[in-house]
Amino acid sequence: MFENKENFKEQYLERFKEVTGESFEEGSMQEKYNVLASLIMKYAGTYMADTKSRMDQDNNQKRVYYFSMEFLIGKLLIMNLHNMGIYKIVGDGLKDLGVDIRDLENIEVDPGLGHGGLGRLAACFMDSLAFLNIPAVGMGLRYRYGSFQQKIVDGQQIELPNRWLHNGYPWEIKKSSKSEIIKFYGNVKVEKIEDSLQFIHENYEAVTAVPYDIPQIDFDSDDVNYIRLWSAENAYGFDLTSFNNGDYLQAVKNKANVEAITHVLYPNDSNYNGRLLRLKQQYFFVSAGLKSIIRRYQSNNDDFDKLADKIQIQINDTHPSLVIPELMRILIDEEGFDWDYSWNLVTNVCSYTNHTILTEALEKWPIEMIEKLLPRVYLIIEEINRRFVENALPIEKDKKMRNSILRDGVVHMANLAVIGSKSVNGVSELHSDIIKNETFKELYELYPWKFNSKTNGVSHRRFLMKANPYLRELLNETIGDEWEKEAEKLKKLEKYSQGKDLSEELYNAKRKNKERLAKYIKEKQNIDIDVDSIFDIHIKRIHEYKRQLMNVLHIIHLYDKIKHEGMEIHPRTFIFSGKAAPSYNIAKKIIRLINSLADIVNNDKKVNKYLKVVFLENFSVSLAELLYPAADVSEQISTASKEASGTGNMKFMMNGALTVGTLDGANVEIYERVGEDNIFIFGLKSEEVINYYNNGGYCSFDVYNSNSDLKNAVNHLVDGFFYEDIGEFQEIYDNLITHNDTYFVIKDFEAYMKAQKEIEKTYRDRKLWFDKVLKNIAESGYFSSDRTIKDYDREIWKVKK
Ligand code: NBG
Repeated sequence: MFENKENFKEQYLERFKEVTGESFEEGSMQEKYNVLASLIMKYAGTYMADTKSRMDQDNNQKRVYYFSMEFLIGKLLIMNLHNMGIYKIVGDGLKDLGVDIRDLENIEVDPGLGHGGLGRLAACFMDSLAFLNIPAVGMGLRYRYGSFQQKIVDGQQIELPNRWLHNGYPWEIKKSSKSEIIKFYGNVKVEKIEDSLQFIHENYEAVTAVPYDIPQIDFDSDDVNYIRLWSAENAYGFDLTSFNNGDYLQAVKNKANVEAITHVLYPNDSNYNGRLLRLKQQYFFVSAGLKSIIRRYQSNNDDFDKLADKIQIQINDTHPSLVIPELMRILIDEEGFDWDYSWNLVTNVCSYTNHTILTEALEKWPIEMIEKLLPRVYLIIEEINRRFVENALPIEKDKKMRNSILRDGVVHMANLAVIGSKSVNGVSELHSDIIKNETFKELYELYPWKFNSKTNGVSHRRFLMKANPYLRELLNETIGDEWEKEAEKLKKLEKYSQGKDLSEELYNAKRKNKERLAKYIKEKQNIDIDVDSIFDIHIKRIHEYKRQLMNVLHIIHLYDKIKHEGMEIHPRTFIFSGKAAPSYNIAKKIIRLINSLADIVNNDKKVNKYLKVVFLENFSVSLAELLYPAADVSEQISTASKEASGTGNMKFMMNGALTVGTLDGANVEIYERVGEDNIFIFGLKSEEVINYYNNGGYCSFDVYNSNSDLKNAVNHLVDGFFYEDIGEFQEIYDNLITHNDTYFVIKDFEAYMKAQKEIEKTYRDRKLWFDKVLKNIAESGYFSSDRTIKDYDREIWKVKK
């Protein structure tokens, strides 16, 4: 590709002229970025084509298809350069041309095709699949506006469209010739042909699904996987008749309706149309993805017997679970197979990962809605359910009735996913136990062999090697660079440290990252941050179970002590970032609360030498890459049992932050690895929380009355402490005190305060602190998504021999 930087410069400048028709000096930064990306894509495209034909020749190798509503891929320029092994050549070449590669990265958009951990996990998985040379395709949706762009105005969240496609997106390749037709609505006609029944879907509305492929360039080899994102286009072309009749609105109405399918991620589903649109999105990409998979399979195979040996589908949460009836439909209606043969294939191809036990996320669709939108698919779901319930042995019958897919007028998608999959997994050991013993208890009793656990992981290539060059360098100097390809080799660090003290070096690397972040905060919000303060960071979706509120109450408490009792603490900077779902009012109030608190704390001369509070707007993968490396303290304080795994916890750990957390999700496994001395664990355990939910016995009002520090902090929500209208935070107060504190904030507060005191004490001893940091980094290799993907492959997909 590029032999050296001179050769790179030559190709780059040549390409620049070809594409822009201008000289390099005249070009804008946007053009410089676009041209660089297009040059890399030229090679990526070639690799992708070569990989495909190699795989086809190789007796059409088995492939994994990862179906996900979200792929939070982050910026690609620097990752791709790293993964192609040309980062240095290109960086140096650009420098010669007077361009800083970081400035080009700043121009790049961060697509934001996801909302949180589930979407970032999908992207980390694609990264690891490519690294491990497991042929894989991610199937998703190409949302025109992705997740909303969050602005904070007067302390409150405002949602704006994220126009990530505005300047074109250089990393995708449109594949119009691979488009598929997707059918909605209409009716099903049944005909008897010879001995069998034929189901004919008539009078449907057709929508064209056009794929855009984003190559996943692998680290250190020429193989390229890709993410295929489907975009909705009008199947009937332009309505020229209406247009010529002067009805311009009518002419574009159909087009607008169709394109709405891939406009936004998670349309507001608090109303019927929003829910309908979401269901449409799900079927749209499931059907398009499956059709393209089957088409490819058929071009390489004469029959379907080997389907499960060539194709493995992972269903990422319930959103794509229509894969199960849709694949049945294709096999039966389009390929002419009987039910049993088809069911056997489907249940050997599909696997389901559950990512949450929150009931709000276990999707249920009104029967009437599915029946109308997807008449044939609905018939198949009915039949799956009939066979599930009616073919039950007498001793299973009651259990099966209780777990019927069709109950109370709705279709239970999670039950469909469990029944139609060969494997069902949770995303941490604790979460997998909870789904076995609580969420899917009876389904587990029926199908114990299906259930397993796959602890999440994160791409250490992105979140350590790319995000934290200072630490990377230090690690490479200390233990060599083997860990880059085999993250578990980070363990070497521990052995090394027994002979030598690394705390100063670790401190220095951390300080540089803190400076980098402080500079960003100064630029964005004009707040001066003390880089010697403890950076205490809480970044994730804003949700009551994640308990940003508990963190806030603790800060209010510190404020009171410093202000009124002259308490002195080691300076601390509390940083928050995260989005609230647009219709989640309490979460939005919490954002406002954080910002109101920031106003008070940051402007109080007596307090602000000790405390600062910052809310950074529009949390994204790129912002996260700036935050993890700068953290001293990682806030992982969810109500035990609620956080399925968490992946931020792993990214912080890898970057040398210490966790303050509950024994929830993957925190448990971090705790087991680093040992109790190297993590700050507090609060109720999962069994205790579940026990309170099931049997009662907790009264938040009593706890509130028994602890004056807590009481003072909570009272500030409603006693005029905040400038806002005194009622602004009443609802938050009521949830804690009047509605008995569903998320146990009050209950865990005292233990949290204690853990925070311990942090303060430990941080004052630099050697002690950084020894713990070192232990965390050394143990973080287990949480590389490379390990997770190897586990999935060994136990579920079996692609690698
Ligand atoms: C999230 C969980 C996290 C988990 C990620 C990835 C959803 C529905 N679930 O705890 O809340 O780490 O999935 O598995 O976004």
